[in-house]
Amino acid sequence: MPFDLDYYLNDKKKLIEDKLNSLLRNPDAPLGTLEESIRYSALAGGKRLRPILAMAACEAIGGNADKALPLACAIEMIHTYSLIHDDLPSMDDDALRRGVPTNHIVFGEATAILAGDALLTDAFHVIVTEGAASGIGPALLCEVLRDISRAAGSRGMIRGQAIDLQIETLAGENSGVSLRGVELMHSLKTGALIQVSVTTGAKIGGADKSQLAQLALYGRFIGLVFQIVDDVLDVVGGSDMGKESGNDARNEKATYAGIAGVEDSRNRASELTRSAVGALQDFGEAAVPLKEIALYLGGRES
Ligand code: GRG
Repeated sequence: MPFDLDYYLNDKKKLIEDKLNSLLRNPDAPLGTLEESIRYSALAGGKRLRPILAMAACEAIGGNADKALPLACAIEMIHTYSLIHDDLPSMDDDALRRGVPTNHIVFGEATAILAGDALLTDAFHVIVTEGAASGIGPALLCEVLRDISRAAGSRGMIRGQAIDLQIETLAGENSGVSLRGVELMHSLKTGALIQVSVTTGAKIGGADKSQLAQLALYGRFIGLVFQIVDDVLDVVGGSDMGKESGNDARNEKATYAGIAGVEDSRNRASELTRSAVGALQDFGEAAVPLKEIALYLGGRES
């Protein structure tokens, strides 16, 4: 039977959302504003790309994706925190996210900051408690804790965000920023968490060194594809972006599309998509979902 990507994505999305729903319920406290605010953003939809990648990478190695589910959800919690904080008035000052008003618009800035802080911190609690409960041994748990905290922190996502802010302050609208500079910023700001989603899933699936190296490359390529396509969509407007388009230009962001233009950006995204698919060549049928996800990311319109 031919592989049905929509079916695959929806099936995984349901598992992830059910698990997130139970992870984000605090049985010891009634539903207060903080919990409401956390659940508002974390359960507001979204593509669930990062957790799906973690599960698909686990399957590509022949592992059971259920074992990767708790850590996949923890990564989605980190991603959701980054969105809440990125939307704050002192950052991107966005009013719309995942098709609904941003967290601070609904709950106020102080609660939105706390919701983000809680999601980030609780993610590590989930990794340790739920990871152990799903049968991941202590050595591997320590290893993925190291990987994920590095990808999310000042050597990964936060560093990318800091570079982005610096570029804005120093250079203004796209002037004086090289494509290499933008790629470096993207590879940290968005790419690091996407890449670690893939490698975490692969490690839980039991990847050997060479499999891990190939999948790390795959993760790196699709991380860039994702961001370049996102930049293009911000210029041309996606059909259902769930956020305002044209934001990057308004906020004088240095973007791939802003520097290279839409056409060259699309070409670069296609080239990187081919490289991502190439990195999967030794994995056979088990990596079909990863391959189809790469092709989807390269051609997505929202
Ligand atoms: C911690 C303040 C702070 C920032 C970290 C990653 C990041 C930097 C901020 C996230 C905001 C952002 C717009 C990043 C660019 C990448 C991007 C388009 C993220 C949105 O990810 P999707 O499209 O979102 O996967 P969904 O809603 O589908 O999960």
